[in-house]
Amino acid sequence: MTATTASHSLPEEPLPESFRPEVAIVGLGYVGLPLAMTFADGGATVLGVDVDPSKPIDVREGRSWIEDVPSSDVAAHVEAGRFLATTDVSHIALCDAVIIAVPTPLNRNREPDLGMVEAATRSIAPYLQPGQLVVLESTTWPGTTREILEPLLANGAADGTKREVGVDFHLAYSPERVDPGNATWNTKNTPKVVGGMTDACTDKAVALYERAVDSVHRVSAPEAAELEKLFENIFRNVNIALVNELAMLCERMDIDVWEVIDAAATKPFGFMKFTPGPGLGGHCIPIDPFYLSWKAREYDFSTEFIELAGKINTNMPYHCVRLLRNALDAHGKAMRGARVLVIGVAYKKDITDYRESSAIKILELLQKRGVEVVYHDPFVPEIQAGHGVEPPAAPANISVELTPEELDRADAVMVLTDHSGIDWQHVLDSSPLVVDFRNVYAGTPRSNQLWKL
Ligand code: SAJ
Repeated sequence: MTATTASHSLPEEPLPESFRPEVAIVGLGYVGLPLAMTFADGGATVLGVDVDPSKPIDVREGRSWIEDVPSSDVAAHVEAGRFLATTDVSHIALCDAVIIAVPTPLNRNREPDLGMVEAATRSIAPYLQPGQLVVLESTTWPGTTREILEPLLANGAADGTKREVGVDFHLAYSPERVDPGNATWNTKNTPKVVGGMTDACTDKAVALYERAVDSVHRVSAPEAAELEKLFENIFRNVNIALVNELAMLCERMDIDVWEVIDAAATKPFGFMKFTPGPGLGGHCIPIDPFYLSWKAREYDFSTEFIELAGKINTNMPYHCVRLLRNALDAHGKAMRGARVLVIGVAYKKDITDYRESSAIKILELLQKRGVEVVYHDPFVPEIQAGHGVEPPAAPANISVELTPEELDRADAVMVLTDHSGIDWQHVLDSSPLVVDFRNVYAGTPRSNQLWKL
């Protein structure tokens, strides 16, 4: 048994009497842990709160579970008495502010699932202290802070007394803008938008974040902050759909879409480059827009752009399978019985995350069409179930080595994620047929051996 597993069964160590946290962060995931480090870097004493009993142990032992957070940072802040974690939510009573950063997935009907936000809010309500500030960071529909969190906190006092927001406690919304793996933009240097239920709430939230991040942008209400976050990601989703639609048109017109986009990108103003691909992956871009379209229906409003973009982006895996079929056909091969090597299952380059990845959908579609699929992804040794992922049937759920034999055995290679560390020329030299969906062969013209989106 590993040390961590062994200590799972041990009762959680009590917080030291000397530990006086100022900020509690509920949810220590890819948002919460970097946020805790950023506040601790700013000199605040931070208490992490999580339902996972291994988190308090990992923290005490100076271990990070988030790729962007070095364990040495965790260890240093624990050593300095600036960071500990607990599963006991009652300790938030010690803090001046509580930040909630728990997941907001979509349910099977693609509707917002605020279950974890509500559970976190209910859990802290009995321990809320006079004057304390609560901030929600989880991505959600406009109105969540006012319609869901405010009533739970106002009516959640242990003694049943009603609390008034802006007087007895403060409440605000500030969207997370964490981009996992981004070496340039991090929690500290990415501007933070903040909107409170009252001006006093906004003032408190601005003062809180100014202790940790470089710049804070205040808006007049939580709804403006909730909506701007969705708008940021809908902007990406819609523009990616636009270039995906352009790619499908260019195929019919026999025009190289990559050449067209590169040419458009020479315009130094009024244009922003997006690139087509096998579809949309990740836990933000494909999901966030549906928080708005769901809420908009309450106002008898149909968000046409979001629906259309969703249709186009959702169709891309099917378009890629059709393109592969045409390429195999040009080589006298049928889909059924063909062996196809997929390179890259992570939803974008140089990360390990394959949640909502189009590549997983493509593997499923290929297996349904009788294709013998194998995949290689240096960042994903095994595709495991969870987070809505259905792994392909074994042994296709295990990454294979990119050997000359593996490449030669394949009737076709599909490039679905443009990881940096792959020798793409070696792949092209060793494979009878490559279908490139990420323009890794930008300098090489299309041919019967090299097909492109
Ligand atoms: N994609 C395309 N074409 C593009 C850009 C992306 O097909 O031109 C695909 C990617 O391959 C991926 C999906 O879209 O499958 C999402 O890619 P992304 O680059 O948007 O990366 P994410 O999902 O990690 O988005 C995050 C978001 N961050 C937050 O929500 C806090 C997003 O707001 C950021 O703009 C984005 O990172 C970023 O810029 O890296």
